Amino acid sequence: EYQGVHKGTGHSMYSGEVKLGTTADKGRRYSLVDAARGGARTHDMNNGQSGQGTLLTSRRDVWGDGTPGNRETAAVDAHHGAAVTWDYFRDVHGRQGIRGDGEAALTRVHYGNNYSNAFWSDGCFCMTYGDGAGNAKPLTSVDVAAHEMVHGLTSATAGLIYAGESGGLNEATSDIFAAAVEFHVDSPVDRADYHVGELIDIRGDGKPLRYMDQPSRDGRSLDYWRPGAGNVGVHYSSGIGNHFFYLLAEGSGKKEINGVSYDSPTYDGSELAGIGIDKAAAIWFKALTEQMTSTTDYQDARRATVTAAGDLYGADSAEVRAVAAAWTAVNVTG
Ligand code: ASN
Ligand code: ZN
Repeated sequence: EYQGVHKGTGHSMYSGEVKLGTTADKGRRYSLVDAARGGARTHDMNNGQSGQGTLLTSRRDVWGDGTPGNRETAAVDAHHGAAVTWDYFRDVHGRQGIRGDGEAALTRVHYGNNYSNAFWSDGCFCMTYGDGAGNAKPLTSVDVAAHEMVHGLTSATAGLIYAGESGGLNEATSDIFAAAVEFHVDSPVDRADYHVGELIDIRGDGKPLRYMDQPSRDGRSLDYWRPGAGNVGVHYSSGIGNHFFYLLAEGSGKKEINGVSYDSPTYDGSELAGIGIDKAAAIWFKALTEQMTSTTDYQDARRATVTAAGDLYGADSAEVRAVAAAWTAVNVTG
């Protein structure tokens, strides 16, 4: 029986050889439709910027060659990124898809020409990836895919408005779960880290797009809350939330994880011990889906995560104290 659900083989750019959810039609033609994950489809925009593009299909259930030169390769990475993000939320948080209704979003690759970005759109319920400009590679790494898909989750849950402090929290939520997905997968080819977009080389300088242990390492992001934090742009005010999450998960000071060195400072000079990324992610997920609203700001986020940690681990727990201490360490005081 050829028709129906298949597991294809993908030669990705960023994750080595991967299994792909594919579907075969009556003519034994395969397509990037992942029936086991809400029917997730991956389409080629053929460098266009409107419409849905065309579904990737193939005579053989083997896709890409690991290089950007092969047009299937970016599709392999994006399809894989959507799959591992789907699996993470299903297996770790018990959520079936972005809206919790078992329906997958559309993935669109090869958007525009020299387009060095990726984005989520509520309108098409889709995530879209450019091929990058200059030295930048296609924006289809697992962390970028997870980041974009989580914008859909945030939109479907808290609905954090994409401006001001709520916008920073929206961005931080995408970076936080991008890291959590990376640690959940921990591919030997793409070892997990607390950097964002480290494999893309977006600026052509070999550096990550963002750093969670010390967000100011990018030259613009905020390490700590200050008055006016909501006016610096959502990709920079996110630093406060990213830094909170890193401190909560891993603690302050120097640390090496998977061969990457981190050094996370605190506003008040306090020394923190981390509670681990699994607990930190569980707290953020519960806060996002049950406590935060469209207008949540950093003060509110402190309350939301303290409440979530209390629900999960007890109001008197070490986890609640760790959450409060990590917020204080990024100058979000109670
Ligand atoms: N890649 C960016 C993001 O997802 C696109 C944007 O500015 N919204 O944050
Ligand atoms: Zn984003």
